[in-house]
Amino acid sequence: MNEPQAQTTELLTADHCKTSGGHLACQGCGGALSLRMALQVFGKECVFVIPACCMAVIDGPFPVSSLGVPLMHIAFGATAPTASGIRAGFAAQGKDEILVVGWAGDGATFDIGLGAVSAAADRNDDILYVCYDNEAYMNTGVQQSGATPRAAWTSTSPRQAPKYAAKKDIISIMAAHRIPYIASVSPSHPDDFVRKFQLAKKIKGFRFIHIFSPCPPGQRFEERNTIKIARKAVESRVFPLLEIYNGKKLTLQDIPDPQGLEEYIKLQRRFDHFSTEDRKQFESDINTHWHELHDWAIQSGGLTGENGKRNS
Ligand SMILES: Cc1ncc(C[n+]2csc(CCOP(=O)(O)OP(=O)(O)O)c2C)c(N)n1
Ligand SMILES: [Mg+2]
Repeated sequence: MNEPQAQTTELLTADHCKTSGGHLACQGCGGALSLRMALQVFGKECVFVIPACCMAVIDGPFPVSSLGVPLMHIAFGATAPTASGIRAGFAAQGKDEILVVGWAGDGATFDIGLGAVSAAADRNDDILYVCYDNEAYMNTGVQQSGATPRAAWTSTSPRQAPKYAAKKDIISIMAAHRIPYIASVSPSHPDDFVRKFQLAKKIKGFRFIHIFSPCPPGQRFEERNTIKIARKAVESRVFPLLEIYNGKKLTLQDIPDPQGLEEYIKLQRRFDHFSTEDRKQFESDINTHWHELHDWAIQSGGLTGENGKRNS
């Protein structure tokens, strides 16, 4: 593993936004780790909106919130309009420098709040919307969401009744809104993560960041494997690292020689029941998505990096 860039190390060990009273995440929570990293990029001048999800538990109840910045808990599907309203309130007061962040799970984003996310994107509201994606409704007992991969185990898609469709392509859905900035990040690639959050903080208009967020209890793996799984997801093309500007130019971190898919599957018991056919279909879903992005990146002159290791 390469050493992280000095700037990332400095930023992630800085004093500001250290969690005050600890947080309530499960061990190995990729979402909590990502939240901490993002908070350190944002600094104190930001307001969070968090809907019903694991993070609404993790951040801790008032008055001992672990975020260290103002935070509003909101109903499941209402993250984007609430963030838009807060931003409009600040704008009316001339407080343009305050960043308003919606931080929601995949259930809230891919499914239940999708219409509201779409409307805010359509208005190009000046907010940063972040979806931490653990590929199911984890907080309520691991129910299938639009982000769940085809045939993966959840409590509502057991082996006997597998999920029919591939993971919903949220990146393309958001790209179709032609918003100024979209990025995908993984906590296994902190330099890339920090750079994209820094950029998203500066850009005006609707920005969308998609975080790959491993979940030990829900995806059924050992806590110590969170970063390993996140890294394998990138290196095997399961989770492409990309940026899209104005719905047009796509930059993709290239993975010419994908590796680790077998181990990625093996490490997570949600895939234990996979038949040869399931395994093939899973790989085919990943490749279909990858090649669509890859073609687009080539067309828009945005193929970068090599084999997902550049930002280790
Ligand atoms: C309208 C509505 N439906 C259902 C719920 C129950 N609920 C609360 S959190 C949650 C799961 C959230 O899933 P996701 O957004 O993926 O976040 P995660 O829990 O995985 O972090 C559900 C179903 C609710 N609070 N409101
Ligand atoms: Mg989820």
